[in-house]
Amino acid sequence: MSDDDRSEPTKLTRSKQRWASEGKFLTGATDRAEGDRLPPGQHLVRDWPVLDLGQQPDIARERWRLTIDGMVERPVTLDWAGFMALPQTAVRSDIHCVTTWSRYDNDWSGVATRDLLDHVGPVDAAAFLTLLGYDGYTTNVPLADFAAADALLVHSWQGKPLTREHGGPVRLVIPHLYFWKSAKWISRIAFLGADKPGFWEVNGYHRRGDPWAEQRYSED
Ligand SMILES: Nc1nc2c(c(=O)[nH]1)N[C@H]1C(S)=C(S)[C@@H](COP(=O)(O)O)O[C@H]1N2
Ligand SMILES: [Mo]
Repeated sequence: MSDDDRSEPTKLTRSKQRWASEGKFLTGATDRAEGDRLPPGQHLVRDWPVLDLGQQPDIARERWRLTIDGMVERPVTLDWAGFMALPQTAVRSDIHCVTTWSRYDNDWSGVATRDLLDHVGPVDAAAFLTLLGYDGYTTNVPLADFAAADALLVHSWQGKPLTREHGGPVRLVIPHLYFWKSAKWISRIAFLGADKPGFWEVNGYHRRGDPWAEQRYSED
């Protein structure tokens, strides 16, 4: 590495500067007033309900792999060590489930989706993602929502490893969308040029799922 290289911003810093200057990915999370914290039609719960397709795959950390492919410059399959070697981030956020419960102040830790994006380099034409779980679940999200500053691939909740019932070893958390977008037991992230409805979206759920706009069901 030359002195010139060292004095340059890191690749991550560069892409953050690029995102900021282009206003790219800024349509996702927004700052909200405290009075606007609970989305319309939601009620607060203290426990954390479990919802899935009735099958909770048992994936040990040693066996877990995450494949990231499609419209990216550097497709990759990460194992546990590779995932944990990425920058680690902690975020406190709220959960909003389309079945009307919300749960405040969840302390997550894992890898920020922005750091993952920097690792794989989406091509310019990439605009949507399909997220897949080890249980066969699929869901779709716009790249701009996936890239929200508080979206994480999490391995821990309240300081403890994420349990199997909640999607451990690793699940996605996108706090500003309904929780069905947050794939549990995540196994693959595919970058696409066009939107492709996932499991619930094919069954009538909204393509985007913004809780503050009550995007519960699709209109078409
Ligand atoms: N792999 C996978 N991810 C999933 C689901 C699923 O069935 N399989 N269900 C979704 C739905 S509908 C909800 S509400 C949340 C529930 O997460 P929880 O069980 O941790 O509360 O996970 C989402 N992610
Ligand atoms: Mo759900």
